[in-house]
Amino acid sequence: MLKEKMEKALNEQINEELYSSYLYLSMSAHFQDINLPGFANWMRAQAQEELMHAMKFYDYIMERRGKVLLKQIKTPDYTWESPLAAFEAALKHEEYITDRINNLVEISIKEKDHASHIFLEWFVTEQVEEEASVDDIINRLKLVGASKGGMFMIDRELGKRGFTASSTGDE
Ligand code: OFO
Repeated sequence: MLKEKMEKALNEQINEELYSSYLYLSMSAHFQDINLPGFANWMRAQAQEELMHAMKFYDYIMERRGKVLLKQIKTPDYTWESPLAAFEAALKHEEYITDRINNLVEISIKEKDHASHIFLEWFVTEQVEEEASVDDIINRLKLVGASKGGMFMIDRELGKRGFTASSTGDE
């Protein structure tokens, strides 16, 4: 059985993950609007991945016989001044999520909830990957600057990203 404090914090994280999905879906729509289909594809896959993160928390709360409480999801931004600005916003958001995950780990330690601690380890590793992959795209965008050819190449590259449940750690 989950302790109240842990259950509340895990429920809040479902909302954060759903907001992450919303934010990236909004970025995907924006990229589609400005004719960058590869960027749109990357963000759409990211939105799906965030939905899987939310469901991992959802399933875990259920498994521990806790109560899932879904709250209102806030409205994300819908436009960014450049692809670089969007990815910088994504990195800032991921850094915020990393802090949240670390905070959840802290609670699990304080509450002596070893099962939750082990469950959260997957997210600790995932955040390292998430920040690194967004940072990599930021660096590539900085490298090409205003070059249309460079932007086209990155767009083509990001268009290759697919989404599979296994990319989230689920088989
Ligand atoms: Fe982007 O990792 Fe979940 O939120």
